[in-house]
Amino acid sequence: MKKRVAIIGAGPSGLAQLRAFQSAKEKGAEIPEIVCFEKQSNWGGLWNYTWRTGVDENGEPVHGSMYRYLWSNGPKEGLEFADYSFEEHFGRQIASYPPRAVMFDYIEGRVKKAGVRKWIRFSSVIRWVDYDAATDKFTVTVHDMQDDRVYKEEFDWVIVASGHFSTPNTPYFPGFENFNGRIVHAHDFRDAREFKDKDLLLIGTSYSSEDIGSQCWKYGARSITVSYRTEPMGFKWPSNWQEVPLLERVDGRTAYFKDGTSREIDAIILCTGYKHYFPFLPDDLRLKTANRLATNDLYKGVVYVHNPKLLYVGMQDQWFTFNMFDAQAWYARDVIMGRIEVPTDKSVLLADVVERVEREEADDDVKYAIKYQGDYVKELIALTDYPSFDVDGACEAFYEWKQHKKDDIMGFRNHSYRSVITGTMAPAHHTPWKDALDDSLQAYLKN
Ligand code: FAD
Ligand code: NA7
Repeated sequence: MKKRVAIIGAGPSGLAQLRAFQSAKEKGAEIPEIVCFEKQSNWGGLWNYTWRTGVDENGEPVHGSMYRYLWSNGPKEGLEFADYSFEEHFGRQIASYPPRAVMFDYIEGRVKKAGVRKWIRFSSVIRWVDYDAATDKFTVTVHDMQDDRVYKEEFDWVIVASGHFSTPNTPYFPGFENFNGRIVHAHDFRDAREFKDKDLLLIGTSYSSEDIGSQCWKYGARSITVSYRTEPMGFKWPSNWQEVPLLERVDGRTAYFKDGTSREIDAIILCTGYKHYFPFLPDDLRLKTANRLATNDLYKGVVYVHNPKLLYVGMQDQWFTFNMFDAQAWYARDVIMGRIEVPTDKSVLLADVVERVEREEADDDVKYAIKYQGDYVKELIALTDYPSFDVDGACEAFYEWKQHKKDDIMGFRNHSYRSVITGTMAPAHHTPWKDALDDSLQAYLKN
């Protein structure tokens, strides 16, 4: 009997996994039976935009955290698929910070070409996964929303690719229950125009805060106040943007901060990050980790040390995204196909995790972190037939990107970088980011 593999999620990580298996098949290998379960009605994961917030059409928590007008927050040259370049997809080189719709089109292009859609069961929510040591098999419980039917199937391997930027981390601050305005987590933020002419308070100082604040600024918010817990982002912000210490409490519409200052605000956006949340996994299978480069309990960042037949793709915090998911997916495929042997001694698996954690913690410099993840990508692709590419060159693009942000936070997206896959320089975009209000694919691609 053919071995069976369940993949949970058809976002960039799950799609990388499908492409990895299809690529082996294309080269003549015999692959296991693959079933990918996706709770949304289409693929693309977070890149599949939804206007919905709260629950979806089936009453399930909305997965999407992306918002309108989102442009890639890092250069596309850092995430390009090594087996499917932007030039192959668009027929020419395009500018470096594509909006979401352009990225979605690119993600979709590769898997359409690979013909893997037939392996995906859409509108299928994974409810539970059990492992039986006696049979060495997983039982997966699925809710098929189209037929409103719950069923179970057995698998030899399970790959969790359900993402970890979907379940919001929502801290409480005194007075929230009496605040006379809207309090929303970044997960539920959709259209910056909602906050035109408003005085906004954002909590948190990472990507969501920087980008949602910038969106709101671009689309006409009156002022942006960012409250930090650890330290301010420290960019050269526009004059109506301020960074203040942590929020202490709110009263009516007044926000009071730790340094004794206060200000009047209309709305609060919690840009306080996300939780790794797997409601479909029992304790002995469930990854428990912070959002970091070296996750807990994953050998080579992929194989669950407490049950090596369970694999996780894309669970790290991310500098590299699509090509790192590819590196992991090709590695996972080869473990499953017996091309790579995972040590049977659990202490070896645990030691691998400890080494990764210690190396991550050895330095808190940003360049070090980027190189750390670049080295990880290199380590994995050296073990498989994923096309090798200039990972150091991609790191260079990230270093430049960091400098461009320091120089001009509202202008960094006007820069271009060289593709490490095709060697071609990206053209400058036709309109500066702050003036480009139409984020459609058509507007972005017009010359
Ligand atoms: P996801 O994209 O989250 O996909 C997971 C999939 O699993 C989803 O389709 C979901 O529906 C499905 N799923 C979840 N639970 C179940 C279940 N129980 N049953 C069945 N299916 C399930 N990265 C970049 O490279 N550039 C960017 O500019 C960028 N911007 C971002 C902006 C925001 C607001 C966020 C939140 C993230 C951004 N990212 C960006 C990072 C993003 O995490 C990755 O680009 C990528 O989407 C991760 O892919 P994934 O497949 O691991 O997870
Ligand atoms: P991140 O990168 O996990 O950052 C979360 C931020 O929220 C970070 O600045 C935290 O501050 C802050 N935070 C978390 N809890 C609190 C509390 N209780 N009080 C105050 N501040 C808090 O999440 P993002 O959403 O920005 O980014 C996630 C992904 O989405 C990313 O990959 C992007 O591509 C888009 P800290 O610095 O720890 O003090």
